[in-house]
Amino acid sequence: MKVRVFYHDKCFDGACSTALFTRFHRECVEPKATYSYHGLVHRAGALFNEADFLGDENAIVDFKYSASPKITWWFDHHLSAFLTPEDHEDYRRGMADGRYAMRRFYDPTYTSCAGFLTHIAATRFGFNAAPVAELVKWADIVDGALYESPQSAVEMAEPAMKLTLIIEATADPTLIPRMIPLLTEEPLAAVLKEPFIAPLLPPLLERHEEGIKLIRERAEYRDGVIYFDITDRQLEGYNKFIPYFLHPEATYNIGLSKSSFRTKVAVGSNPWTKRTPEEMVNLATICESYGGGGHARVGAISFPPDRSDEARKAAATIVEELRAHERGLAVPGKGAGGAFR
Ligand SMILES: [Mn+2]
Repeated sequence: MKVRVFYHDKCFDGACSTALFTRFHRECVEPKATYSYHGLVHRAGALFNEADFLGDENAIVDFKYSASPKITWWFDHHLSAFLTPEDHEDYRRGMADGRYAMRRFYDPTYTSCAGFLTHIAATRFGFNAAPVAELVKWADIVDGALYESPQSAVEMAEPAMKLTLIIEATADPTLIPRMIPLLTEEPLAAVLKEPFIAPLLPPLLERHEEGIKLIRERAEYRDGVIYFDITDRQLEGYNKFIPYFLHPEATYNIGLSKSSFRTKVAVGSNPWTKRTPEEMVNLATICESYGGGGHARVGAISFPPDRSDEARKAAATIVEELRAHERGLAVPGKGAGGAFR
């Protein structure tokens, strides 16, 4: 039996989910199956090419729903799992009439798809999850950004975080498919030492260090808000926890950066803040008023690359708005009534 697994590409949880699916399928469904791995990315327009669903069985993990009857297995945990209402309706109908029972699984309350898939495999198919506990733990931490401190999010001490750095940065389409079979068979520290993986790390750690240095130079911290502008430098995909690592007392961070296709205003809040939810500003609302979007705690606005001035103006306005809001609040942890400064 040939099994094709389609997964969220350049994502630690996507790679872990694929490895876990393989181990589960081999142990609980078909011991003689062979597996091939195909990464998928979010983009405008069609996400799938139906002609690729060529396996005797085809699985999608940690990625959007496909109503194709050629899909045998589906596991996902994203809130936005269904691209269209028709897809959602197909899923509901298939679950109601039993066609998709024990084959298509969805639960957006799970932190990682790896954790969800392992839970289903163990409780519904008798999969032994004990040997993969380390992998599931790290998929939860990385996908849910559940780091205990800004230090642990930025120091990159753990093998899982180093592998994430490699997975997110790779431009080699064969790398993750070669890494996947190892993830459930070796400790993550051993995967990192593989000869085809180990040499990729030092240049990425160096770039990460440069990111810390650059943001340290540029960050202006005042009244609970960090602001930095790195539009004159090519630094794509900097670690988003760096600003809070440098200024742990900050509540918000606004970062202006530029790539070939956009100037981006990133508007975030400190995941380790001592502020109560009631004291926080809804960042999605702010970003939406400039044509951007996001969640309550983190959002972004994209401008065309030739409209950096507009982006800078928007960023400055947001920074002032958030600083004024912070000045109006009590110092966190010092009780109500105390002036911020
Ligand atoms: Mn995921």
